[in-house]
Amino acid sequence: MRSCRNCASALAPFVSFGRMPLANAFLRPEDVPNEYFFELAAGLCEACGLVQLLEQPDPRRMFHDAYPFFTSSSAAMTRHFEALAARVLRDALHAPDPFVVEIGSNDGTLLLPFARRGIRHAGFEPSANVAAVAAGRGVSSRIEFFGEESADNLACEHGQADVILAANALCHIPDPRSVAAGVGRLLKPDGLLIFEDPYLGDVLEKTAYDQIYDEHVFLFSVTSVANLFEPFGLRLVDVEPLPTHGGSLRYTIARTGHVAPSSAVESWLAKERAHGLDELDTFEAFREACERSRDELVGLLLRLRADRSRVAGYAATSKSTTVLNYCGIGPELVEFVCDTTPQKHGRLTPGSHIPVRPHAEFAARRPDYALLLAWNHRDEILGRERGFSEAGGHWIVHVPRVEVLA
Ligand code: DWN
Ligand code: SAH
Repeated sequence: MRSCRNCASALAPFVSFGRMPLANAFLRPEDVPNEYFFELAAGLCEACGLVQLLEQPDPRRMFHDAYPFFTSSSAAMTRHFEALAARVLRDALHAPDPFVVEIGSNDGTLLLPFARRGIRHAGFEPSANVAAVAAGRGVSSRIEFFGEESADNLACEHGQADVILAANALCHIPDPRSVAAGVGRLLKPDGLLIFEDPYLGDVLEKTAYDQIYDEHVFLFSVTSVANLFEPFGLRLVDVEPLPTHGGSLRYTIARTGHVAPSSAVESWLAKERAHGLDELDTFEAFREACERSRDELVGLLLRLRADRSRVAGYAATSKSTTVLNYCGIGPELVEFVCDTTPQKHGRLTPGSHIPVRPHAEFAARRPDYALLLAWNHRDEILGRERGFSEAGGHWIVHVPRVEVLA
């Protein structure tokens, strides 16, 4: 029996997706025989509410000098982070010579507005290639994993931070107590930790099971986040829903006693109790919904193949690795996947071995149907690809339900 990474209670497993490769291990054809797999399954800690993977591969296998995800690949996400930076600049940096830290700073998109204003900043970013892109934009990062020790080192070298930011990053770090302790070391007495991650409630409501993959070791909820930070003298003081990545929450954490919690915290906690977000029955129902979603998607793709319709995937996302492998979808059902990231071109999708081609080939090889693997960027992508529908192409989505869009 696995135990909770936060409170060490026994985990209750609720879903298993079987043998799974790393979500971002886009591979060359010659590397297929040596592909790495692990068992992808998730469990609930009924004691502290933290939903987590039963097994996570070594972080150094996932985050290295050839990490192929770049925040700036989405224009909408870039705007989202510019708005967050503007808010932090306006509301939270009143001290003289402030210091801003980001955990998981990737290509520097969120820190860039601070760097441009000459504000002291530091990113923690273990993937050296994306950190190099940040450096090229004038954003400084430390190529290391955030945790208690690295946080302490930064505090000793540069002093404590006014604000610590993290977006889609804390859910990647397998030792949450080291994260909370690190924040405790690094944050000024009146500092704030502001972080956002995909929300468990949205994943359950939308059957967005593809948010479960190797990198996402946690699916946070308000309940689990409050429980996690509390023993470290840190308190959840605000919660804000976000539309990003299919439904996220932004959490604000302060040292206990420094900021009065907003009424949103209690109302989110009450909402989670009402929705059974810490009850195993809720997760059993989610597993059944995953199975139905898989059967419907595979059924649809089989019908399209029988009709001799051509289907391509749109965006070689991390999430799609879970979908394609769990559903057993390979090149016989999806001809190719187009993507804007040069590092993925000429590679095969992990485990499912569908060729990844440059975005230009979406128009050049015009499929009849496009499976929107980046369903979380639906507005951005459908807005840009109006020509596809106008030319008679059809979009398939699988979240929040499997359907061909009208
Ligand atoms: O949590 C994570 C999030 C923030 O980003 C990471 N673990 C990894 C990554 O997840 P993802 O790969 O599922 O992220 P996205 O943003 O849903 O997809 C990014 C991929 O989609 C890139 O390869 C670029 C591609 N893309 C595209 O080809 N055309 C994206 C957009 C917006 C497009 O228009
Ligand atoms: N914040 C960006 C990137 C999210 S992808 C965004 O929202 O778009 C997750 C990032 O976290 C990757 O760049 C990965 O290298 C980084 N990461 C993984 N483990 C980490 C850790 N322990 N400390 C800091 N960053 C980490």
